[in-house]
Amino acid sequence: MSGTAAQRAFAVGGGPRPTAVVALCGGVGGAKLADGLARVVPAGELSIIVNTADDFRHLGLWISPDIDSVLYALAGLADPVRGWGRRDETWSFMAALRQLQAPDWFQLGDADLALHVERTRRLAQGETLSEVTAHLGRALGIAARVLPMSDDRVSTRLLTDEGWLDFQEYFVHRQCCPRVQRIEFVGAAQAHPSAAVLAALRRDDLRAVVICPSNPLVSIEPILALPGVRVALRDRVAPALAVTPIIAGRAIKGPAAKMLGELGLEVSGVSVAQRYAGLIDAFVIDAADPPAAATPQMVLTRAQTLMQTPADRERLAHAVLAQADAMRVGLGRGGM
Ligand code: FO1
Repeated sequence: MSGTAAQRAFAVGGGPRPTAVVALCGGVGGAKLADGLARVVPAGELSIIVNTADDFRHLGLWISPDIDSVLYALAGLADPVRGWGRRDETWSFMAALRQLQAPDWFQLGDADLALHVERTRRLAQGETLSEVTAHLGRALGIAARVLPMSDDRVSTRLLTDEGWLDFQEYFVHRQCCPRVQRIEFVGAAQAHPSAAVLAALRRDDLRAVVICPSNPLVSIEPILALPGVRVALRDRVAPALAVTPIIAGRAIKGPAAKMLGELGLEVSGVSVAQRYAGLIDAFVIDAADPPAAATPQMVLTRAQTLMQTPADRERLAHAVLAQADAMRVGLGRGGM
């Protein structure tokens, strides 16, 4: 399939009833919509492709922060204030670590620690990250498939005014303070998307592909950088939509706005939409944003994108899927 739904109608009838939904996401912000989708998509029909380029080894443990955020969000265990880690967490491990004058810049809560220890143990036994994540999802009672983007190692690093920094060094240790000049996904060109990732995008019963409101630069683009993912996205049989992580020129959470600005890009939803040009059919900007110029490559649509409650997540998931369904039957209803 070529072109976008702005120019084409998706086929109705003929194939299997479209039920499968694929989401692409990073951590905190994206995980909220992934959770909304999990609430409205029938059990087993949702596949969530998660960025793993933030992953790193810390204190001997393998940490996969975005996978953790998605697992905790879908299991109802996420801390509602921090967004990362578990709710009702205790911090004895960190206190003991400090007493030993060990590195304490990356916070690992006592209950959260169990996840990293078990992931590291299984990886050391030879399981792939996909297998480990599938196990963790089952153990936490999650019906959706949480799919690491790859079982190969990909690492985001950033060229800043303080030199090259690994992602967590920049994000957590330096609290996103250095100015970003360039972003690289080391290993992406040699890495393979997991078989499950490609299979999910190639399903012939696909209802929609949803790019969650994650940071485009460091959460979604590592996934898109994997060989074969852009082609699979372009060849999909269902509409693809992305939801803005920027509302009124500000990131809902995290450094997306700061990074866009430092890279000389406009800080707006539409600027994010342009990064996905050719890959999506519609882009959802926030209902409160000022009118935006129409873009030739995609439909611009509006919804309430701020997700403060579980009901907000569900409402946005319904809105996104309704837009996808409308596009599939050739009723694309964009227009600002
Ligand atoms: N983010 C922080 O800002 N500070 C932390 O100490 C921190 C610890 C942490 C531990 C486990 C985990 O799964 C995530 C954690 N995060 C922390 C979040 C995470 O590093 C970032 O939000 C993502 O990498 C960006 O998506």
